[in-house]
Amino acid sequence: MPSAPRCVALVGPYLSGKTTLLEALLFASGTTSRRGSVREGNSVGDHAAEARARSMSTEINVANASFLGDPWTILDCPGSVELLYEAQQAMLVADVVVVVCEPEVERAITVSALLRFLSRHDIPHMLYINKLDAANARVPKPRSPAMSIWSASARTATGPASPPI
Ligand SMILES: Nc1nc2c(ncn2[C@@H]2O[C@H](COP(=O)(O)OP(=O)(O)OP(=O)(O)O)[C@@H](O)[C@H]2O)c(=O)[nH]1
Ligand SMILES: [Mg+2]
Repeated sequence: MPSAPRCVALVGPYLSGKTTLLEALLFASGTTSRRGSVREGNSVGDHAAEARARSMSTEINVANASFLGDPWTILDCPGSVELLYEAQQAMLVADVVVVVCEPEVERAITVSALLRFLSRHDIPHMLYINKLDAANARVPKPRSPAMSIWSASARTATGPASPPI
């Protein structure tokens, strides 16, 4: 009997790369045959006219994919603070939440409110450190300032892990 789809929500600060990650997940799972780009305006997500015009997500992008035989529903949430309530609704129904963040310590604080919300509601979640292709980007070390900010917000020890891809 087929299982009910699992639900993953992609949340994170404005422009951290959630819709780009959605595009990568759809391509990697074989759901799409080509990987579109937000910058070029040909991504699966953000296809609404307003999203295209503003180059930002203006509503939740919903997509379905199958991975290792399991059906998944992916909720790619807007990062704009004006649309925070959309991300909160998605987090409350998700089986797991991926917090898409950036490695710079100045940006670490921007995920604190999301991490506190996830801890308060006991929602399983992980941080996905994006934009590591930038020239000076490094995965923050354990007990680095960025990791300390995330650990304090999540109220649990936070450390890096590299899953095999
Ligand atoms: N260099 C680099 N740029 C990225 C990466 N991921 C996303 N971007 C760029 O970051 C910008 C924002 O990407 P989006 O995927 O729209 O970000 P988002 O988090 O969905 O944005 P909102 O939903 O509006 O909060 C775009 O110009 C992307 O091309 C990455 O891994 N590396
Ligand atoms: Mg987006």
